Amino acid sequence: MSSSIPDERTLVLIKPDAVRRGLVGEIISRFERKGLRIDAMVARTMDVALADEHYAEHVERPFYPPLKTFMTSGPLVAMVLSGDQVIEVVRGLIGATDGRKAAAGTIRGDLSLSNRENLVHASDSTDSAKRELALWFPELS
Ligand code: FUP
Repeated sequence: MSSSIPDERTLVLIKPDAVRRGLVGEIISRFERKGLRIDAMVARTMDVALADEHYAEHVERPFYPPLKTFMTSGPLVAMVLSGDQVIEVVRGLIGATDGRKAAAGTIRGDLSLSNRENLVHASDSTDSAKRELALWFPELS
């Protein structure tokens, strides 16, 4: 049945640790198997200016300097995913922030043992999705 409400979109970053570990295919395949659509995808390296904007809410936190070093340390894969309630669905698929505590069955729970190098970023609300999509994929807005 078709709906007049368009599917949501979210921003996903497959982080430099996932690229280095050869987990890009594994992670994308989990999103595909869930039934989500890939609307855009690009490999790029985050520069410091983009990191400061992307993590604007965290720049004053003590964990931000090492986070910035990590996030700018090599190429990542930025993607736009869409689907029914995609923001919440993707947050569920990636799991809790700390890979040591994330539930088994989630990407972080299965594949990460770190609170920083946790493989994936995904927008956590409609407001953050809107902001992050405009930052990473301005041509789509
Ligand atoms: P999440 O939304 O799950 O990615 O988590 P947050 O927005 O709380 O944090 C963003 C990123 O900061 C995390 F993915 C990893 C990093 N982080 C740390 O390095 N140390 C911390 O104590 C918390 C977060």
